Amino acid sequence: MHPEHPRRTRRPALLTAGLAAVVVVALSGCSDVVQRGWMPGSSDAEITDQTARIVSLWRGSWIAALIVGLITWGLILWCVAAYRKRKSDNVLPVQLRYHVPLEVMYVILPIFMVGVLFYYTNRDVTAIQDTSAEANLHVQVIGKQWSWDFNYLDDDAYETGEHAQGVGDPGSLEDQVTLYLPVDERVEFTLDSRDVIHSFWIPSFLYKMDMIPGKTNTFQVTPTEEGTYLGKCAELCGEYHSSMLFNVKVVSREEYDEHIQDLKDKGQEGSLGLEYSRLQDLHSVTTEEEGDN
Ligand SMILES: [Cu+2]
Repeated sequence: MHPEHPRRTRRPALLTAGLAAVVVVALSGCSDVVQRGWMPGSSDAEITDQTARIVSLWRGSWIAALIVGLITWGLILWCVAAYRKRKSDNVLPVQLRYHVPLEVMYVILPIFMVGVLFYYTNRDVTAIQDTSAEANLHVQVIGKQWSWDFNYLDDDAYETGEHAQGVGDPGSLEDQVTLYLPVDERVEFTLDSRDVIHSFWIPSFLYKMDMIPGKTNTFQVTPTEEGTYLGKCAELCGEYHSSMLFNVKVVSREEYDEHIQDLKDKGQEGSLGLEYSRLQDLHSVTTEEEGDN
């Protein structure tokens, strides 16, 4: 004897509405940190002109994923409860059934969900990667195992970092090279690498971009909040990758100009090219040694 069909009820619709309400209430009661989706940075101010957009995309994607997740988990639990084995069941239920509308639904619905996520991601990534605006400042960043060089192209000065290579030295931040940026000015970064693939990442800016040998990547951003931020390499690039760190100081225009003057006073005028490759040095050392033998 087959079990009777369970009574058709409005339970799934009610369940969905209830779960959505829980998500909304939970989020509205949350602190700023939670509303920012635990993203790095500050909840008092936007650190760049792009952080609000990125947080909004991140938060929207999580809410969408949670709603889909809750509906899915809810339906699974509902099926387990509604179609559980009853005492009077002593034969297997029908094992194969076709329900064309249901099958059409579960093809169309995921396509729709991916479409929505794609639309918003594409909209925001296009805006973030737009480099058509005129930048106030051009900075070339060069990644190298395991530090950074910054060429301030408009100001004809450079900063060069040196990696602390002591064994077991995790690399202390105070010793790291510092990138200065004037606040509220649009900076265009050009990213290059001398050796292997690195990734230029300032977590508080909520953005990173790969630095690929032989290929120059570009992006623009306007830091909008003065402060000191951490920067790091986000692409595993060898033994000391984890200590390939730098500081970022977003300062007033005056402070920035002072820093550029300091660099020039130290003799760091001009810019460092891609020719100073550690790999080339290693190569020439090896060749010399071979020549000695
Ligand atoms: Cu690296």
